[in-house]
Formats: sequence, C-alpha cells, structure tokens
Amino acid sequence: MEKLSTQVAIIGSGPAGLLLGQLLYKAGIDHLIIEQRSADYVAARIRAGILEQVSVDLLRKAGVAENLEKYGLPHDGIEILTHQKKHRINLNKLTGGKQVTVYGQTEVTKDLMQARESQQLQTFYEADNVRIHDFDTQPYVTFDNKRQSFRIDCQFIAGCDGFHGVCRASVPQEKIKTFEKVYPFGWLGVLADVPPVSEELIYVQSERGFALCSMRSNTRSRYYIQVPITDSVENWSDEAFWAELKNRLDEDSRNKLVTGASIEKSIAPLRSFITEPMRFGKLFLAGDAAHIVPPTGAKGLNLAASDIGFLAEAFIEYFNRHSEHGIDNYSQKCLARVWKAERFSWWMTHLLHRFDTESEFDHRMKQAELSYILESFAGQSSLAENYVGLPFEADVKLAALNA
Ligand code: RFL
Ligand code: PHB
Repeated sequence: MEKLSTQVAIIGSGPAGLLLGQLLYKAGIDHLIIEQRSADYVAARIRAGILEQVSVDLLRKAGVAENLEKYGLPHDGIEILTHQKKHRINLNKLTGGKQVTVYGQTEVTKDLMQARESQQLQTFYEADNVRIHDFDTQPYVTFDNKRQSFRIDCQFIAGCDGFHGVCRASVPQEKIKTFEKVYPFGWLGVLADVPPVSEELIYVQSERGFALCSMRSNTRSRYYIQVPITDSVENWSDEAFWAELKNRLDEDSRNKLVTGASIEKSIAPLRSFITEPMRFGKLFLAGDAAHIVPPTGAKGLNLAASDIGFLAEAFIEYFNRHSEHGIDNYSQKCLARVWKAERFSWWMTHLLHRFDTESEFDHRMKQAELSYILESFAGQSSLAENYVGLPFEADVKLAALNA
C-alpha cells in the first residue's frame, strides 16, 4: 500500500470538489482529489446552465473566469409563458441591478480541470473502493487506483462526491437527519446545435405540463419537457420531442423554434433533499452530497458553489489564521442558505408543473398564485430576488422599516 498525506482530502471532482481544490491551492493549502470516474467522463457530463452572481464572483476569485467572461451570456430577465402569453420578469430592474449568467456546468468543469492540470495538482481519477475512515479522530482515505492500493492521511475530508457518493453514506444513521421529497415526474432534456428560440430563458406552464427553453450559447440550445418518471428516453425520438415541446409553446415561439438532431438526450428525476448537519467531526459535506434541489430554480450548482465559498474560507481560517470559527459555523451557515434555496426550488416546481394527483381546487389555486405573481410588483420582486440568488446577509433596509 502506498501511503501519502495531505491537509485536505477531497472526494469527488464535480464542480464542488474542483472549485474547493482551486481555492485551497490559491491559499497555499495542500490537498488532493479522489474521483471514481475518468477525467473524460467528468468533463463530458451535461448538467446545469445558469450561474448566479455569487458563483461568478467565486470563479473569478479562484482565477478561472477567463472563458466565462469571454463566452458567458449575461441575462437580465427570464420569460414565464402561461395561457399562450409570455410575461417578462425583469431580473435586473427588480433586484437593483443583478443578473444571471448562462455558462454551462460542462464549461465550468473544463475550466477548473484545465487550471488544475496547468498547476500540476494531483487528482486520482478512476479510483475504486473509495472509503473514508476515522473522521471523528485522525481521518484517512483508502482507495485502489491502477492496480495499486493507497492510504491518504489528512486533517480534513471534504465530501464533494454528489448524491450517490460514499461520504454521506459513511455517517452513522443516528448522527444524521435527512429530509426528502421525490416528485412523480422527471425532465426529458435535449441538447442541440440550433440557435435558441428566444434571447432569454422561457419557463413554460401549460396544461400538458412544464417545459423550459434554455441555451448554452447563441448556437446551442437546451430544452426540457416534463415527463412521467416512469418514461424512458427510448420512447422519445427527436421528432416526438420537438412535437411535444411545440405543443407546450405559444404560437410565436412555435414558429420561431429551430429544431435539429439531438447531441444529448436524457431524463433527470426531480428531488428535494437536505442533510443536517453538514459537518461530522473532520468530515464536511458540500454540494449534491449534502442536498439536492429540483432544477426548476437553477440552484443546484449555485448552492454547491456557495457551500464551497464557506468551506474554503473555513479551511483558510483554520490553516492560515489558526481559528476554528469557520469550521464550527460551516454547517449552520450553509444550511441557512440551503433551506431558502430548497424552498424556492420546491415552490417554482409546484407552481409550474402539472401534478396528476392535484385536485381541481389545487389546480385553480396554483393558477391564481401564478397570475398574482405575474401581475404584482411584490410577487415578481420575490421571484426575481430568489432567482438571482439571495444575499448572504438579511436585508438591512428591513430593520429600518419599523425603526
Ligand atoms: P456532482 O457534480 O455530482 O459531482 C460529484 C462527483 O463525485 C464523484 N463521486 C465519487 N468520487 C469518489 N468516490 C466516490 N465514491 C464517488 N461517488 C461519486 C462523481 O463521479 C462526481 O464527479 O456534485 P457537485 O460537485 O456537488 O455539483 C452539483 C451539481 O452538479 C448539481 O447541483 C447541478 O448540476 C444541478 N443542476 C443545476 N444547477 C444549477 O445551479 N443551475 C442549473 O441550471 C441546473 N440545471 C442541474 C440542472 C442538474 C440536472 N441534472 C442532470 C440532475 C439540470 C439538470 C438536468
Ligand atoms: C439549463 O440550461 O440546463 C437549465 C437552465 C435553467 C434551469 C434548469 C436548467 O432552471
């Protein structure tokens, strides 16, 4: 067995693990990453598309925003389509100048992997039998790689290994509490090299179910439609997908939609899931390892990034300023933000999707809520404030209201 040691062992090289590695490198903290998949697999995964300002700022701080600044598309608004009519939510004006940026998770991952390679930082890809040990006392990680066994002694373990990872699963049942809601539908997504139907994202509420028109660039589109969770990709030819998407759009968008061969097609299940706490001794969970949101609010990647913002700062305080304040407050700080993003994602999902189990009363209530949101300044402001990402501190202006 080969023995190595490091300050922080990071499990998982998704955006959470890679971003943490980059921020630790910048702060001179020794770390390495252990990933079960190959580098090619990690770089090719198609997932999120929308970055909040705080995520863009973190990527800048990590020194990996060159491509993001060149190719990212800043968006000042989104459209909500209901009853054949589009309503624009002016994110920028409603939030005092904030925006979101369209830049694929695939690109974020590639930029971080490239930075890692040029800095010659160590990643073990295709690691088998990854196990974490003694995270209450003297933590270490074991795994197999290229027919060799490894043991990594470390001061901390960062569990960035996603929803199905080994880190959360290694915590004794009595020390962890989880909260979960599984939705009875999924998103069938198609990626195609066709120009987007509109300059901004369109979230569609229709009697046939939810749809989303998104993009990766001015020449690459990403579309989703709500399908029953029991459905499978093989049931959906490209033609069938485009036909159903058109059925859910308004006439103008239907006429403008450019269709083409899909370059990726998959069904993603929808789930809300939260783990409490997010720290177990010297093990810290971050990103999808700790929580899952349904993608309707575009929050998953952004929550992973904000966890990492807190975790990197906590490790920097510990190693460079000899303070345990950051690591002691990590879980509580993350969870305060996580629950609010979970609430928003759950609410957007309820508002815009068709639930077969809902009564006529529930359905009409949702319609009333949606039309209130779209007709009211307060309603639109609340949606916009959450969509661009909540601030880290409560609004100080609120305290002044009753002063
Ligand atoms: P990841 O990306 O799942 O990475 C975890 C990594 O850990 C590895 N791993 C292990 N490594 C070692 N040992 C083990 N035992 C391991 N088990 C697993 C995995 O191979 C993987 O490389 O988690 P991370 O880094 O926390 O990042 C989270 C994001 O990927 C996720 O939240 C987003 O993709 C969610 N999401 C969206 N988020 C947004 O902010 N905006 C969006 O617009 C958005 N759209 C989406 C989405 C997710 C989607 N899907 C597919 C669920 C759209 C979709 C369709
Ligand atoms: C995407 O482009 O993949 C995307 C955009 C917005 C969402 C979810 C996914 O809310």
